[in-house]
Amino acid sequence: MSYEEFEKKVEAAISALRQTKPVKIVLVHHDDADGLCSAAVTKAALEREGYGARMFCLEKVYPEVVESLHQGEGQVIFYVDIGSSHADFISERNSSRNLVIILDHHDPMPASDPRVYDLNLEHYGFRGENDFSGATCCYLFAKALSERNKDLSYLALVGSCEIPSGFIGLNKVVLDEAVENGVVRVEGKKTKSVKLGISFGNLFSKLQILGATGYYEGGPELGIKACLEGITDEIRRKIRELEGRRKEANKRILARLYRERLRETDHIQWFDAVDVYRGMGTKVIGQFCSFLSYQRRLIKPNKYILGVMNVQPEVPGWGRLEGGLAKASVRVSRDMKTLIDQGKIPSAVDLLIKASRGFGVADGHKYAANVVIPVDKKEVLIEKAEKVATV
Ligand SMILES: [Mn+2]
Repeated sequence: MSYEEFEKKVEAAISALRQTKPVKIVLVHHDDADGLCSAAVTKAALEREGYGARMFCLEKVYPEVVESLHQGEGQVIFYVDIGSSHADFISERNSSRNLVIILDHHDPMPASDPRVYDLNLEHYGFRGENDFSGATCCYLFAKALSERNKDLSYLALVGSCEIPSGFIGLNKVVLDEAVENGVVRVEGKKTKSVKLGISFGNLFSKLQILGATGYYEGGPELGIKACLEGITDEIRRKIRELEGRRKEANKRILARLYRERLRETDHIQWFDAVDVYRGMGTKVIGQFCSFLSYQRRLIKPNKYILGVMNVQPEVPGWGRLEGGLAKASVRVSRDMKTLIDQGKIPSAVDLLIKASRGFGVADGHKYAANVVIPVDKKEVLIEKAEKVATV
C-alpha cells in the first residue's frame, strides 16, 4: 500500500461527498490539541466548499453516542482524530445509511461498510505514532479537496506536536512545503504560523487546556476558533481561568496523596480523585498521572500508576449517558518503559484492555492508556489489572 493508493481512496471519498445531496454534515472530533486542529482544518475546508458542519466534540467513542448518531439517514459524518479504532463498530451501526469519512491516526480496526471511508494513513504503510497526526490526515484530505487549503498546513503541524519524534515522515514533507509556501517560518528552535504569529508549541499547549479542561464549557469551540483566528483576549482570559482551576484541583489531590499515599497492590499504585475534577474534561486525570510519574518521592518506579475519576454523565451537544461512569488512566515510570519495550511486562494499553474486558472501553498506547468503566467497577478493575500484571 502506498501514498498513491491513499490519494485514490481520498478521491473516491470526495466524489461520494460531492454526490450526496442535500448535505447535512456532522463533524465528530477528539478533545485534545490534535483533535481541535483536525476539526479546524476540516471545518474550514468544508466551509470553503460551501458546506456547513455541526461540530461535535467527543472525549471518547461512547457506543451509545455512535449508535444514536448513525440511526439517522443520508447524513455525512466525519470522524477526525478519533474513530479508526472503532471503525468496525461504526460500520456495523452505520450499515450504509450515511456516508462516513474517518481522518485519523490511531490504530485502525477494519471497516466492513463500503460507505465508511477510513482514510487513516496507517492503512497505507505510514505510522500514526511517528509519521503523521490526525490533523496531518485532515490536512491531506483538505488539500485534495482544493489546493487553496494549503494555507492550513500549519494546523497539521501544530496537531503533530503530540508526536514525540518531531516532524518526520509525512510531517516532514508537510513542513518543508509549508516553509516553501511561506505559511510557516522557522525561527531558531521555534516554528511559527506566519498568519497567527504564534509558535506551534505555544498554540499546542493552549489548545490542550481549552479542549481537555474546558470540555464542558465551550473550550473546544474556542480552541477551533483559536486555530483559525489566533488567541483573542476572550480566549486568553478563558485559558487563564481554566488553568487556575485545574492547578487548584491538582494541588488538592497532591496534598492528599502526600498525606495518605497511593493505595497499592503488588504491581499497581492507585488513587481515586472522585469528584475533585468536577466540571473539567476527563483528560485531566491522565495529565495528572503523567505529572505523578516524575514525582519520585511519591511513586514507586516499579508499579503502574493508575488514577481514577468520576465522569460527568453529560456529553455536550448530545445528552446524558446512561449509568454512572468513571475513567481510569495509566502511566508508567521511565524504568517500566524499558521493561515494556523488552516485552517483560504488559504495556499500559494491554493492561487496561485485558483488565476491563466485558465492562470497559479502553484505548491508548504502550506507556499511556485509559478506560471508561461503570462507576461501581473501580475495585474490580484494580483487582483484574493486578491479575493481568502478574505474569
Ligand atoms: Mn491525535
